[in-house]
Amino acid sequence: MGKARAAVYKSGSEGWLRLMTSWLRLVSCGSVLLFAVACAGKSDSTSIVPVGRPDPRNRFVPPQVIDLQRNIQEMLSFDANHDGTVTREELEAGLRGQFATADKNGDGVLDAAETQAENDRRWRENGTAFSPLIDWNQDGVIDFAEFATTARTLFAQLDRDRNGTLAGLELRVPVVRQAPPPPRMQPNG
Ligand SMILES: [Ca+2]
Ligand SMILES: [Ca+2]
Ligand SMILES: [Ca+2]
Repeated sequence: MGKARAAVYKSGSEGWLRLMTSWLRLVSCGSVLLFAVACAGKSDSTSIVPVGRPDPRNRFVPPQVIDLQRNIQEMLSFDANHDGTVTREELEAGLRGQFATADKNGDGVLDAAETQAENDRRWRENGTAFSPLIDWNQDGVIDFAEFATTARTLFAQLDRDRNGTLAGLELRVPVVRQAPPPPRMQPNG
């Protein structure tokens, strides 16, 4: 059994949950694209709901779209020079900074207490959508590779042309087009 595979087995249910979440994210991204493409062909009678803004009519926004929006916002938080694109260098530099902040004693890894503190911070910031740190190789600490894996995976998923930069449509949240509600039946006197 390979090292990586062994780590997955040893990590137990939490590891499987993580894997499932990754796959679901992939599937979600694909679904959103299909959804956006399918909706793009609809007639002008459809209306557009900007995703993420409060919708006074309480219309349905697919959870995949909300996930995608959250992922894009997370990536945009690494746009250090505020040019609207995110390079892999910006991602790595941002992650290095975050890791250094979490590594209170500066020994290059996150021990149990530092990991707990970082997970608590993520929970406070993102609630149920937070991504917990996982000690994939079960060596008792979180190294930088383990710390960065979720964000790196997300970057790779969004970088559809694989040029090492997130830009343009890769950072565009699809709009949800929905048909107007059917006219109400008039009471007969
Ligand atoms: Ca940038
Ligand atoms: Ca440390
Ligand atoms: Ca580890």
